[in-house]
Amino acid sequence: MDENVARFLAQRLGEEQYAKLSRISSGELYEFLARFIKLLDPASVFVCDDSARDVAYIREKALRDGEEQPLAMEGHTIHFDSPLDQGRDKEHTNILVDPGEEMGPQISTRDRTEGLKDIQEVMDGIMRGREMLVVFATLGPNGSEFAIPAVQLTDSSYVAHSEKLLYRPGYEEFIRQGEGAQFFRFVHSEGELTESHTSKNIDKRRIYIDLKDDIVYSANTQYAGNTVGMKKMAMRLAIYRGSQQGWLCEHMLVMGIHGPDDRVTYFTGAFPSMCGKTSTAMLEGETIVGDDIAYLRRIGGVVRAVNCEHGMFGIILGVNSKDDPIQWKALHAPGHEVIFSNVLKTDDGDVYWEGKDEPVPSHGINFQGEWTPGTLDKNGKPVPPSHANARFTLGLDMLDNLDPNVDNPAGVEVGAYVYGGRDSDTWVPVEESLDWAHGIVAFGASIESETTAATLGKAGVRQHNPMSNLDFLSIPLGRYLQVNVDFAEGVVRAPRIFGVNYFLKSRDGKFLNGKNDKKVWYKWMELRCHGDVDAIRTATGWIPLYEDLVPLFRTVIGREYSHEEYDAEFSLRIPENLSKIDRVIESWKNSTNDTPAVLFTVLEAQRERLLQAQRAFGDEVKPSQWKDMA
Ligand code: SPV
Ligand code: MN
Repeated sequence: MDENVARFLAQRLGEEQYAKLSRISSGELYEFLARFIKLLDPASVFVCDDSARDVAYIREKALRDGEEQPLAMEGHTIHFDSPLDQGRDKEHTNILVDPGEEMGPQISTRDRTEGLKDIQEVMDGIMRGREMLVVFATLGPNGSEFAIPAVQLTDSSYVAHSEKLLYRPGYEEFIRQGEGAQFFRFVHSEGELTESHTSKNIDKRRIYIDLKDDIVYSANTQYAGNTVGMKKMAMRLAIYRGSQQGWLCEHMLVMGIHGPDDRVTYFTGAFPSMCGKTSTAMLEGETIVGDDIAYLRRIGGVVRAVNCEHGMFGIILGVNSKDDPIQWKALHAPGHEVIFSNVLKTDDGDVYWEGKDEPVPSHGINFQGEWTPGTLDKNGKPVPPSHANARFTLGLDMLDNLDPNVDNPAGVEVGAYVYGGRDSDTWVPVEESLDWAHGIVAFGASIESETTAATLGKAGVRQHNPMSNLDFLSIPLGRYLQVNVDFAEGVVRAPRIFGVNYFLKSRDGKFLNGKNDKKVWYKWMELRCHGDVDAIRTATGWIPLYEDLVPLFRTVIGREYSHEEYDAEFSLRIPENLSKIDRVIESWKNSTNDTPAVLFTVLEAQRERLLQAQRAFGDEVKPSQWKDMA
């Protein structure tokens, strides 16, 4: 250890904080800290260990600083982000690249030297007069081969508090790993604040990802998707590291689907924001491992997964007591910590969000300020009581449906991948891929979805989002697809791959499925994983038999499922599927120049099958007609 660095830190941290740091023996950590204390120049530094006392310090500081306000219910707080800071800022999120390093047009990059210079300027002295918080976390279960230690420097007590709720404690893990720790580093400053404690200099918002140094910089923003390093920032570092070490970081939920005779089959699922990912992870009767980010490794001939997080930063829009009983209970449990963000704070210290099954309050405070029904913004548009991307932050331990394997250091064996988007007219509600590569390409690499309020910009535009991971890629898109296709190599029991669509509409624009129907689809997929049910081979995949769905509808959601419904939902729409192939191929051609050949092979073969079916049966093929093709 460099003596000068140690002396500098001892002096800047003071005795008590330095004592905590000095239990960790990582020269790299000391150098990292010293370098950024010099640059950011905080008035003081707080090193947060894993103790309840230090966690309480962070929480109380958030209240003291005004970054969070207490609510009437014990343990509950509310945080607001600037009206201009309500989602991930894709435009100002850049991967830093060296000259000649190509990421392709889909990944927003910046020259590394330029970016580092820019961030040095933006961050120079940015913490002057403020306290720097040092938070340690472990991504993945402690003591597991999946686990990656991570450290966050931030001047936002809200960010630090969120991390304490969302991640496993990492201080002891840093001590355990010592000099060997290959840790991720996050440097964040919310910058100057407005009177309402929100980031003021949004025009200087920057998020730079430096893969070579395992550092992510984030400045002049508070929205968690831009600031909580262990979340979407760490994804970029993990995708890059995983691609070099032969494992994957996917934008996937992980859950246990409960089959017959106490059998549990673990599923991972990738869905773009606001496409039912959380509601899937929270399906009644099943168990949750994670709702957002999974690490996947090939171990002993199978694919195993962990949730690298331990909490939920969930969309609150529409959460209600009837459809989401577990979330509802977690959000109403006195004494348990919840941070609400960008919902309406009512005059009696409660919260209201759109879709909460309570009358709309007549007055409150939201992300825009004072709110009453009919409040208009500067452009004369009605201000909703809560933002569409308003969220809740809580620890997974609060959930009644937590899977017992959530902290299993070996992870869970993945029986199936599920890919879904927001698609009104093309995919059937559920189907299984013809094989591994077909599943990765025709489902994962072909996900399309309407844009949502989780990112800044216009909502409602159909966007291609391979594996729902496009926003988080740190390797070229083509290579990312290849890595996913190759992942089954050497695996003896590969996960089955399914495509789902919760948003299919009839020709006259009505949703064909109720919110609960997906419960049936998952039970069917679970049976498929074990070869317990047959399926019909169509041009796009294997679809369920009507006879298998009827008893599932009856036992799982207690309703009769008619043949008319089945035909309407599972008839294959040929022109729509052909157009989708055109769009997806076009998008891949425009997205990257390293598209692996397998993408074209798989989709062209699918096109041929669709055309053949169209010649035989016309534009729409009923499930029963496929039998005639076999
Ligand atoms: C998502 O948008 O995919 C989220 C929320 O999970 S954020 O943290 O903003 O990425
Ligand atoms: Mn996400």
